[in-house]
Amino acid sequence: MGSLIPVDLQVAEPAVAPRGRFVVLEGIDGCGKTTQLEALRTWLPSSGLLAPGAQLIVTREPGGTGLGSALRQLLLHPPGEAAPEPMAELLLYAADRAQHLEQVIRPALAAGHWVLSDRFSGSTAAYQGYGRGLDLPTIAQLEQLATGGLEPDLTLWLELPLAESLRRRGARSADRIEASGEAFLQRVADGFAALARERGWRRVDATQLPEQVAASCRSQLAGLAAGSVS
Ligand code: Z5A
Repeated sequence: MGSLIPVDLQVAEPAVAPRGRFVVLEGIDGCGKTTQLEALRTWLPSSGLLAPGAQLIVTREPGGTGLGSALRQLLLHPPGEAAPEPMAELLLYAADRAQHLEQVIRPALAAGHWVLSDRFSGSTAAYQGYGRGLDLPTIAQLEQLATGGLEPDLTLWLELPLAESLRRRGARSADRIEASGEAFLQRVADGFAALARERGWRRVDATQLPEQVAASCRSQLAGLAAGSVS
């Protein structure tokens, strides 16, 4: 039976864009995040996974906004004696994230777009928590403040042994965090493994050839789009 409400009195349902997807790549320095994000930037728009009209936003932390770019410079290549102490470093990463959330991530997700980010709050727990030894519950509180509780739909942890990370860096000069020493970097690597277990991140073997790593990432994204990743 047809509707009893005259057509001119029917109120159209507001068009609600489906919430987008938020995907994060995490791992130690040199694990291949940049390489894989570039591959996904090429593949994802024509993969059929995005809803019609949805766009792909590729971004990063630190540095996904104008403020973030300035913070990135201060965090990784501070001039003179401007290097932050550990607590100041933690707060600067939180400030970068709060700005990133408000200006980039939330608006994109609300418009139904996909956001792929090179690092997110897991990096703070790994580097400032496990690496620097700052209090993990305090970091969790700060994460809650900066993100308002927003979590990635999927985090891909590109697992790479530290020795291979150092080999890949080769003669390239280290930024301030990379220059913190091997013991620090090993604590960070161990931290990523612990976080992956706690937070249910998807592990990707980053020692494989780049194309094999890419295939693993594509398969995880297909699972997310199909609803088999929660
Ligand atoms: N940080 C923090 O402390 N707290 C926080 O909350 C956040 C960040 C958000 C940001 O640096 C720094 O900030 C980072 C953590 C800290 N610490 N440091 N240093 P970043 O994320 O911009 O840069 P990075 O982590 O040092 O990444 P990277 O050096 O750009 O590496 P990558 O992006 O993971 O890897 P890549 O550039 O794709 O590859 C590295 C090299 O390996 C390159 O020569 C590739 O050609 C090669 N490669 C890539 N894949 C392969 C495979 N599969 N096989 C062989 N070789 C490969």
